[in-house]
Amino acid sequence: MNQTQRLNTTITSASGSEVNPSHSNMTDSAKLHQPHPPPKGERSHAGDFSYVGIDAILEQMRRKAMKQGFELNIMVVGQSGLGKSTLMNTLFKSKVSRKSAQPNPEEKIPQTIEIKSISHDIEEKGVRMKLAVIDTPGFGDQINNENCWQPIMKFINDQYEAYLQEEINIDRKKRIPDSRVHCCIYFIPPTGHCLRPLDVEFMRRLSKVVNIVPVIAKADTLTLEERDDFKQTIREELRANGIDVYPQKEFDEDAEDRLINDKIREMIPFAVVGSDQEYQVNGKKILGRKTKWGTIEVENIAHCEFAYLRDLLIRTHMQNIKDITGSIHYEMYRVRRLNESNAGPGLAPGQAPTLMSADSSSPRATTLLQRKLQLISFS
Ligand SMILES: Nc1nc2c(ncn2[C@@H]2O[C@H](COP(=O)(O)OP(=O)(O)O)[C@@H](O)[C@H]2O)c(=O)[nH]1
Ligand SMILES: [Mg+2]
Repeated sequence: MNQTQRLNTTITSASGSEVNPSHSNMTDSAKLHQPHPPPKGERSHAGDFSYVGIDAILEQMRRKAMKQGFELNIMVVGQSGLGKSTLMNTLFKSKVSRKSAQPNPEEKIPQTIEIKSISHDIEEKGVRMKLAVIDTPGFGDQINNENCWQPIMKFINDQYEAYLQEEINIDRKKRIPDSRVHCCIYFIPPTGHCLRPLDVEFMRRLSKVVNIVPVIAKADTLTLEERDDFKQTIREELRANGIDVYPQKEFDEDAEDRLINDKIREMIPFAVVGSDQEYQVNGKKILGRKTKWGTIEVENIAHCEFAYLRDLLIRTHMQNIKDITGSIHYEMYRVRRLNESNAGPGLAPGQAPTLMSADSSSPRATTLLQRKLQLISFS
């Protein structure tokens, strides 16, 4: 585990439910008089001259993280009608955001005709989070679906490019706006048979540039047995095709990580059901799908695996998903892109056209990039 990762892991736990409300409610004057309050339950170190106070960094980081808030950009991909928009509505309406400000409960993600990002601000226990959902129009809706992964790949690379351009700016912003796709949820139709060539092609290509989390859409249309068999088949097919979905085995940091992630890998793809309708069941309000036979509760793990997906994205792996985006996927893009620039302006555009955004593919922009890089390496 390198240092940055170690630091980031700590921020994750700070964003979790163990937020100590006594600090967030502290008045400014109280904060001034208590620069390093001992964490709850710990003894004060006054008079203990051997105590350096390194552990207080956690509190400093927690405060900084609380101030900055958290951002997560999730993309949803799959054929029209598989329930992408509904599932994202479910995510916003589920327990993640139930207590948060919902300006209009009837507000829905509209029918998607172009790649579109919608963001929601969520606040829980004083921790702010900006959750952006990038909804894509029906992927694979055409008769000929060859290369239909390209616009999505381009969108992802364009976000990396925008980040790179900000990063290499001489007077760059203190905090670079991050529109990079941290995670792509891929919706597999609930056929119960096997992956289609289109699914394999998409995940094979995209898993190299973004974290892919595959899900079986509309899992309520499968029996429990069919669901388990289908999950198993998909896992085998992913393995056979060398598709490494999130959480990737090679990025496990230690034995503890491996243990947790192995459990997730055994469950993937999550069989999900989405709904933005609330029903009353046993006196409790639940999100569900009402059928003639009963109500499917989307957040009930006995009914479907939506809760596992939500927990992975938000509660347990959010920081790791972002770390892998930054340190693996974006880094690969950055290195490739800068290598191209170093190889000379004439070479770059022809070599990897998909990596280029419109304005940076011109020789002028590339020279500019080189010059900026030289400046950075000298500073
Ligand atoms: N049976 C079932 N229907 C669903 C589920 N999720 C969404 N739907 C329905 O499928 C239709 C298409 O959903 P939508 O979210 O617009 O799909 P999108 O085109 O992928 O965004 C709507 O009528 C939804 O109510 C699900 O999990 N199970
Ligand atoms: Mg939609």
